[in-house]
Amino acid sequence: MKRRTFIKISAMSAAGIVLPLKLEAQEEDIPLLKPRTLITPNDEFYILQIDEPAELDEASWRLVITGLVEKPMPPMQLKDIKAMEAVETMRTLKCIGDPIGTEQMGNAKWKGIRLRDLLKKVTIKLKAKVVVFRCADSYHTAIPLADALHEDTILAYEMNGEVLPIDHGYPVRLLNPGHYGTKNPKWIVNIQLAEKHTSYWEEKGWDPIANVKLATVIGTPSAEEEITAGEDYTISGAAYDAGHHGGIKKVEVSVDYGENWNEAKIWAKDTPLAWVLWKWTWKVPKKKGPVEIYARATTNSGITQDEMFLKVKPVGALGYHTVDAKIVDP
Ligand SMILES: Nc1nc2c(c(=O)[nH]1)N[C@H]1C(S)=C(S)[C@@H](COP(=O)(O)O)O[C@H]1N2
Ligand SMILES: [Mo]
Repeated sequence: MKRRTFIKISAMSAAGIVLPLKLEAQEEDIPLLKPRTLITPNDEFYILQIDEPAELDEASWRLVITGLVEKPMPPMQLKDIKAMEAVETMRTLKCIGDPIGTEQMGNAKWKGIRLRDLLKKVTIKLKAKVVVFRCADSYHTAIPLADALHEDTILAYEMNGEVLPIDHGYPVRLLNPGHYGTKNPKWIVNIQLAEKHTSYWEEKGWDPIANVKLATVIGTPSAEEEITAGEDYTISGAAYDAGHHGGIKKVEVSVDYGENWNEAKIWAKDTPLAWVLWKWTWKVPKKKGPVEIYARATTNSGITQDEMFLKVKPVGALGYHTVDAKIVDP
């Protein structure tokens, strides 16, 4: 099943040199795999927040920039933001509190503006070191000013071609490249320049930096799944480095406790700010019994995940995702 045609654009120069392939509109849907599409549909995207979603309406919502600014900006309406230069980007979001292999991770195509274009409208005082986002649900989080000025830091108002859903932060949310969900605030109402700030989750002991850790997640099989002896079975999942190591180069799977590794096929990808999806077809042995499946990624910078395990709090989990399944009679 294909939702959209798979278009490959290869550019050929006059000299006949093939430039790197650019994969576009890469939206295969392979229902037996998990994730089954590169882009997570909005209604399947994980939702995580400290309280009920804030329900804001366009007529009364305003965005203000306060704090260490020389020249304040008049409150902005959504239409003012939409009138600014728009950018579109694919981005994976992952929760810092996500133990390895759970499903608090999703990938979407977002549309919005560069935060720095908005910050250009005020003159930031030299003392300012952080940008604090205050949200309508009372959540608040700060990011370093340098990160706020990064060209990939986006205030998004659309998700997968739809108006940003209430659950995901309507009318605007931040997309902060390389950082866990905690640094991607929703329902923003106030942006404040400050010298320092202790954010909601940092008051509870979580990492203020919140850089995403390299991770490979096995989607199929699920825990305790029964796999038929003597048949082919496709093991699949996602891997993500959030751009910290140049993107994912290769994913490998082991069905013998890490003794041998089999290279998976990366069947869908975008930029390193999006996850890659991978699959590997296993010729399941005829012998019944338990099996433990491991997966690991190697990045373009040459790092291969190792077994080292780090519990989730405070900086996000590190280690292999392993799945216990069983081989059963046909
Ligand atoms: N306003 C607000 N923004 C928030 C949160 C929140 O509680 N309130 N939770 C954060 C956390 S912990 C995560 S993982 C992401 C989840 O984004 P999603 O619900 O769109 O998947 O939102 C982040 N932004
Ligand atoms: Mo999160």
